[in-house]
Amino acid sequence: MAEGQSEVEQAIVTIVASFYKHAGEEGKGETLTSEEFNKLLNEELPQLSQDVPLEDRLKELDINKDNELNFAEYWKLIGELAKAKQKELKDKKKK
Ligand SMILES: [Ca+2]
Ligand SMILES: [Ca+2]
Repeated sequence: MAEGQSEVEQAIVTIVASFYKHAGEEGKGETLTSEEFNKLLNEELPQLSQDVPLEDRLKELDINKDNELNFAEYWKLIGELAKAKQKELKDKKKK
């Protein structure tokens, strides 16, 4: 871990690194195939609801319709998760 980094900076690095770790497993190194995406979800986001089928989630995030996720598309999911987390914390504070 780099010295002098704040927790938030480290968290950002972690998110970016987790994307590239999985994107580099097969095919293009800059995008996630559905298999890579599946592995990423299982390994890095195990608490994410499994209610939505993988293919539906991928389709929803895949803005340019190439059946793979680039970082900007992946970031949409992170944004949604962050929003959900924010709501959780806000509700907790109220109680
Ligand atoms: Ca890839
Ligand atoms: Ca895409």
